[in-house]
Amino acid sequence: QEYTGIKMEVVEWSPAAKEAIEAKVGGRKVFLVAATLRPETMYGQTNCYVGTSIKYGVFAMNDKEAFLCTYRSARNMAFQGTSTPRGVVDQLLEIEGSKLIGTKIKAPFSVNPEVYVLPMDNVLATKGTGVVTSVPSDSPDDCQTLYDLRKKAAFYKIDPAWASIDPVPVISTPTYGDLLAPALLTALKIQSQKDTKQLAEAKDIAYKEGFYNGTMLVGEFKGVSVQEAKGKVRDRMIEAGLAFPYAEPEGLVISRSA
Ligand code: ZZB
Repeated sequence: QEYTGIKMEVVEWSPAAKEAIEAKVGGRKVFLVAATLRPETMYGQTNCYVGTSIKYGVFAMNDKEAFLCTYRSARNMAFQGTSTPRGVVDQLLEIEGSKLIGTKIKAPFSVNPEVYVLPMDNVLATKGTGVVTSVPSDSPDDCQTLYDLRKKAAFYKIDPAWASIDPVPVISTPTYGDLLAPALLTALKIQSQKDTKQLAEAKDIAYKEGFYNGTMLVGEFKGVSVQEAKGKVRDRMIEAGLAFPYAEPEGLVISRSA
C-alpha cells in the first residue's frame, strides 16, 4: 500500500506531553506523522486523531527532526530511507496517545493552518503510523468522530474549542455536493463512530465518488479532477518538505473495516 506521510510540526504540546517530551528530543523539531491515501484532501484538515491507548514513540530521524508515530511505522520508514542513516531506528522516548490530546500542530496545506490532536476510538496501531489526519469533509470516519466529540466533549475529556473547526469544502461531486462525508453520514443514517459496518460502506462510496467524480474546489488545482490533482498535490507537498512516500509491506495491513 503506497501512502503519503504527512509531517505535522508540533506548535504547542499538551501539558502532559510537554513534560514527557521536550527535554528528551535534543532540540529537534518534532512532527506528528500521519499516513494518508488522500493527499489531495489535505486542504481540508481540521484536526488530527490518535488512539488514546496506543503506545507511540518519538524517533530521531536525523540531527534536526524527530517523528512521533508507532514503532512499527518508524521501523518501516527507517528501512525506506526516511531516516539518516538508513535503517537506524533511534527511539528517544515512548508516550501513550492519551497524553497527546490537546497538542496543537501545523496542518500542512490546510485552509486551517493549526489544528488540535483529538481521540478516535477506531485508530488501528497496526496500520499506517497510528496517527490519522482528519478531513471530515471527505472521510466519514473523521466526520462522525468529530460529531461524537462535539456531542460528548466531557466524556472524551477534551476542550470543546479543540473540536470547533467545521468541515471545509475541498472536493465537489455531482451526487453529494461539496461535503461528501457529512452527506453520506445522513444518507446512511450513521449516528456514532461505533456504527463501524455502515461507516465502512460510507468510506467505500466516498473513495469511489471522490476519485472518479470529484473536482477540486480549493488550492493550486482548483477546477481540476481529483484523478489528475491527487498526484500533483502529493508532489507539491513532497517538494515543500512537508510529506514523503511511505509504503506499508503487503500482507501486514489489517483493514479497520474487517
Ligand atoms: C486523510 C483522508 C482523507 C483519509 C479522506 C481518507 C479519506 P484504508 O482506506 O482503511 O486503507 N488511516 C490511516 N491510518 C489509520 C489508522 N492507523 N487507523 C485508522 N485509520 C487510519 O485507510 C486509509 C485511510 O484511513 C487514510 O487516509 C487515513 O485517513 C486513515 F478524505 O487520510 B485518510 C473515504 C476516505 N477518505
